Amino acid sequence: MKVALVGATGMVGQVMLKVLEERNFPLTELIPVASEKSVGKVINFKGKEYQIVSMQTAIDMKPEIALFSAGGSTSLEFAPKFAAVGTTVIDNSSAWRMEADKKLIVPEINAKELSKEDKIIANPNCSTIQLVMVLHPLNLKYNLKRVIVSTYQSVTGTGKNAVDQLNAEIAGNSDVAKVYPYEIFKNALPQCDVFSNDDYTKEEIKLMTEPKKIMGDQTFNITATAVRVPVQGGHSESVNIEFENDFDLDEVRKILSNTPGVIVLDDVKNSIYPMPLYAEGKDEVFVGRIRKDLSQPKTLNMWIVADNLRKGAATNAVQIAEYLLENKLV
Ligand code: 11C
Repeated sequence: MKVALVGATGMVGQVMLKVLEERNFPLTELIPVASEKSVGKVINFKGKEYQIVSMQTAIDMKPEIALFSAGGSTSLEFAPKFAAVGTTVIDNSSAWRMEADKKLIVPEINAKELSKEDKIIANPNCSTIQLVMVLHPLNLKYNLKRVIVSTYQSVTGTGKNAVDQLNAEIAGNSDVAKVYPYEIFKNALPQCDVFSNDDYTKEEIKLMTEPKKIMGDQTFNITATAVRVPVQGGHSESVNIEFENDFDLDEVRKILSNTPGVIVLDDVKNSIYPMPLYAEGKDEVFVGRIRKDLSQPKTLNMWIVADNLRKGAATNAVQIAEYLLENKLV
């Protein structure tokens, strides 16, 4: 099993390497790919050294799987070239997610949609993944009517330059190149990514569209506000969920506790609830502050946290690869 890792030196690429190693993914050959300036450099994986190669060299090696985390334009140009030589691409960018003929996969929810014919598979946005991991099991039982989500997103979602900006500002160094339009330290920016249609950001639009496709349910309404905060360990989400059917709080907790990949941390008497500091480096999605919305019936409030580089990106992509292998789809 030859696996190419496109974007091997980026933040998500580096976590993908870690996750592949931790999960003992059965690859026989790693093909790290990065920008021209990194070609020839060496990457260590499982105690072995691998040289970073160019995109064309990787395509010529015809890997069975290519994990892509190199941005939308790279993916648009090169994913079809890998697919043309028979490689199955699992792409972490937003380039293909909403294309009608491309699958958008969270393995716990809709991996069954995958077939051998899917040569470009989309990995959802990080804030979407942690949201649907919780929404989906509740939707099956109580039927979603409306979701209102507000996010508190880690700077790691923007990339290494954003982490550098935050750390420089913490250190009192104002010389650093600014990735955000304002300081991020001691601040909260109600803008993740650029503004798009109707004054929503692209991040908000992803949150409002991707869940419906993943869950295969267009019948509920969803609205989002995405906020960048000076945090590094993960994304947090305050979620208000109105159902068609009434629910019992204990049953909600039981459903979520029994959902693979979800951990309920909800003991307010002891101030137990999910936080990025706790979620960082973990693969699960954490949910807490589960309570009735007292302002209207059949409605819940909750707080969802996950490491956006793990389940929100690298882990989900590797889980897709594992599913393909286990089901002989590559
Ligand atoms: C953020 N969610 O935190 C973004 C990063 O479409 O995969 C990932 C963007 C994407 O800014």
